[in-house]
Amino acid sequence: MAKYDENQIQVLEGLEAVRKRPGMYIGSVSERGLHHLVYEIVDNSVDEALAGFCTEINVEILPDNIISVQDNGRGVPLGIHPKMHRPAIEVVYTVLHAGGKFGGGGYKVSGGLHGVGGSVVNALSEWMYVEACNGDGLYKIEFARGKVTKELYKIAESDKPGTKVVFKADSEIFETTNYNMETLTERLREIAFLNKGLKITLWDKREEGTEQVTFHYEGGLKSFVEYLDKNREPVNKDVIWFETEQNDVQVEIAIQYTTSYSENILSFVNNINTIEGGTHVDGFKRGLTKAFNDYARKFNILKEKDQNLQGEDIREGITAIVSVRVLEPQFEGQTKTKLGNSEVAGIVNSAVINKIGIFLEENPAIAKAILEKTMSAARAREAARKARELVRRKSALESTTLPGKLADCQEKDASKCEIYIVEGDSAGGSAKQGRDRRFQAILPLWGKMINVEKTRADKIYGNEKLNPVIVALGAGIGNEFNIEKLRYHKIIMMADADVDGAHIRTLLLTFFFRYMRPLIENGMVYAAQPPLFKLAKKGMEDVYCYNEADLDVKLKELEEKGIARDSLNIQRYKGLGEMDSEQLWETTMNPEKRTLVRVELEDAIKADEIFNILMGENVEPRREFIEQNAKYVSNLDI
Ligand code: 28F
Repeated sequence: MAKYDENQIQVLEGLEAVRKRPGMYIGSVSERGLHHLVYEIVDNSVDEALAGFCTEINVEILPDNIISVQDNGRGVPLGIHPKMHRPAIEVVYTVLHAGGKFGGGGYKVSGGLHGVGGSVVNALSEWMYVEACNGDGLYKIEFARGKVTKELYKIAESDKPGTKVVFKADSEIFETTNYNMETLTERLREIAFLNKGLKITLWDKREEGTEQVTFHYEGGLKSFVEYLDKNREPVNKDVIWFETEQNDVQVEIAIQYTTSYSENILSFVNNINTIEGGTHVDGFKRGLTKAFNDYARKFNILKEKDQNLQGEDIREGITAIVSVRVLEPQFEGQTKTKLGNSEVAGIVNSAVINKIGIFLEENPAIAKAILEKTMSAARAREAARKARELVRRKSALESTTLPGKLADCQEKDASKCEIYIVEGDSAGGSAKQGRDRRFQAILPLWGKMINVEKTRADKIYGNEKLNPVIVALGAGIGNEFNIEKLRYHKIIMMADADVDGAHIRTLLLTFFFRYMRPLIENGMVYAAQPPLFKLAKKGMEDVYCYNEADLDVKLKELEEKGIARDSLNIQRYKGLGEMDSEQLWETTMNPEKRTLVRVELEDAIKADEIFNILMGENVEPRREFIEQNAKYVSNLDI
């Protein structure tokens, strides 16, 4: 760098801080954190689109997992930054809290780390370069681990404004630098839905025969709802859509009702997926309930003496997306994905009452269809309440008996207890023998559980397949779920690594997602990882492998110790039942040795979507899904 003043020192300290504690800036250095690097750069282009200057973003995964992102915005400014006395392009990509999103500068709201994205990605990359054109000449600046290695220089004549960033994530920082095409596809599709008209292309150029996807939705959230409901039967033929702005808060909402029983509400703040909801969702729900009750009373569908329709009945079968843009969002919650700004609730609430009220009055037939569904949901809930009362009274009479199949643990402090939900009686038997009964409980599930997608809450209680799970966990379901009453703080699904096992995991995950969501939000649900292979040889300790890659690694290690592959007996496990209780304990249940995969909320949302395809009403999408995924069906692991 030319001159070394307090600004340069601040830059170096900033980058040092990022490399020391990357998790503070991008959440983690796992695969998830790696993908955040791409989202931070893309968000810079999206901000340029929000400002009205960028219409296309091209993302490429190049060989050796190098990422290239290009936009056709105005180009990062090349002029000298007034305060930093360096080219703005260098400032935007080296100074934390740089860019127009903080303090002065052109942008109003930003989706990413509020403008620190570029410099964080730079600090966490082995190398990165940025090319920009403001309309007169194409310039380039190069970096390594955040520090300038080649000052800004002209590389070509050009009159096409725009910015291109190419970087290689630092393998010293990240657990993996291998990008997952589907992960990027999901998020870029979501961004395209959230920014109507923006065209986003993603190319995977790591292998020959590259794969390219393009997302471009003029319909924005309308297209998003149609995409989410592509496997459901709509009740209202057109998606209900509106957008408003009040006090610098922009609100865009799309709603569709379907014949499904689930409630499917996605919410976003400045393009960030607020998985934990927040004031925008609360305002939406309150407004929706008021709008429907006002309409039902006004047109005498609800009689004077009738009590109000309940929110959960009105939301049965709803798919809705609530997207707001807020200047200074306050994020709360465990994963900082809950909106805290109180003023937003009122703004969304009044917008919904107003706009839905008008829609219902202008579309009486649709209003009637939705209300009929709501009323039948109310009756079903009433029936469920009575069924619950009955079950409670019955079990109260027989004292709260735990399910016969449950082998409980001795420990009474739930935070130290874990319950294995095991598929089938044989595996259940070995698990009961192999476990550590002080803190491990076993609940075998016999055969296939019911398909919760086709069943309304009223049948969940009575069902003999799910009831043992509900009673064993002890915390109730749905609105009555009370995490304080939970009897185990680790719920571990242990099923075979085959399609049946994946089916049971999907059923359980969807059940937890629909009726015990706090379990997943608090990271209490896990999938056990039984071994796939056992390598045996006389005089040698058994070696276990957990997937194909692990098998290769272990075989190579044994090779190095002079144990040839063909001298080994390689057994592929088809099911848990093939292991005796000692092996099951050693490989899958012993906390010192086992691997558990914690279920993240995103996995559950994915399971919910897959579940809806696999178990929903329509056969066609199921066939399509299985055909598409047949090639991976061995690890159709949720
Ligand atoms: C592939 C990544 O980073 N695109 C970007 C711009 C455009 C401007 C900008 C960026 C405002 C003053 C700080 C241009 N002209 N893609 C990108 N495109 N940053 S990043 O300005 C940065 C801030 O300096 C831009 C007029 N206003 C803003």
